[in-house]
Amino acid sequence: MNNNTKSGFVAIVGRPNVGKSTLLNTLLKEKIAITSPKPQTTRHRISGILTKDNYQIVFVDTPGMHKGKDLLNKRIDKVAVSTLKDVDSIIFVVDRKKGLAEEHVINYFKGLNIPVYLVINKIDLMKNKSEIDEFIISYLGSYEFAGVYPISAANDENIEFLLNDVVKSLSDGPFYYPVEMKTDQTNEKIMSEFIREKILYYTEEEVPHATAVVIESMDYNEEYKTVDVRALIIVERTSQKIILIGKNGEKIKQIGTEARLDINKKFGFKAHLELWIKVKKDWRNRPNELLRYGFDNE
Ligand SMILES: Nc1nc2c(ncn2[C@@H]2O[C@H](COP(=O)(O)OP(=O)(O)O)[C@@H](O)[C@H]2O)c(=O)[nH]1
Ligand SMILES: [Mg+2]
Repeated sequence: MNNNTKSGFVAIVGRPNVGKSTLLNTLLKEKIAITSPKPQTTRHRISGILTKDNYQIVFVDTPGMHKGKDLLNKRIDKVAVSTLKDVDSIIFVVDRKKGLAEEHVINYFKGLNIPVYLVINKIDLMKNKSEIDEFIISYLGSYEFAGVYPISAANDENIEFLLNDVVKSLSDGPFYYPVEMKTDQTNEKIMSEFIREKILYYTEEEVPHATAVVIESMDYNEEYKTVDVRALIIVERTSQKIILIGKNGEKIKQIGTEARLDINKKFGFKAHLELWIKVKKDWRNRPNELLRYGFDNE
């Protein structure tokens, strides 16, 4: 490490499903945040730390900002808004869809007095350059952005332009985290998120959002040289439990297999994953339950 280091916090914000978590993983070149085609995948604030010789950026992936009805969604929105108050700059991610949600988010920027980078994601889905240009123009009147970046987070396209400018907005100062640290999430949290990602993928409608995952224990097994991970999946109704189990237990088995492979890849060990499903009526509206599953009122 040298003495001329720069560092800072950068929030990644935008409507659910625009690709914020995908962008974070691409920036870090490692999967630390789960992604899914379904909205409201990210529930917690997740930091991803990018450290180079002379700079360190702490990216903060926020849960999508939206107007949710239940207590869980209200907490999520509060996390997103409070994050903006203590960062050095903001990456505002949008995709082809533009609506009230975008205006809602832009409103939060006013009065913050920090650079906001407008990222137009998923350009691989846009037909041609003029469609991209038109889309950019539609945003220019709404706020004075520090820069506009048409990118594809999934295909790692044009990310370096964004990164170069973000680095310029860092302040001189020491690193916040050790150089080898990539995220502030605990290993248990990462594992439970990998499991939740598969649940999001393999279930529909109300099940994904009625589900929480907690790692109950993690023990090294001398005999088999495995790490035995015991995870609890909480749902709201028995019908959701039945859906998760699937015919002959096939769905839960598939979820377990895929989560285990992700865990093995990320941590470099052989996991033995045990999944338990428990019904907890209406946990999303019960403050104590929310606390137990890690949704503190931060
Ligand atoms: N075609 C395309 N899809 C993308 C791109 N970036 C993200 N996605 C997809 O968009 C969906 C939502 O992504 P995610 O990162 O979970 O969005 P978030 O809710 O904003 O964090 C996922 O299915 C991603 O694979 C992109 O550049 N191109
Ligand atoms: Mg996300």
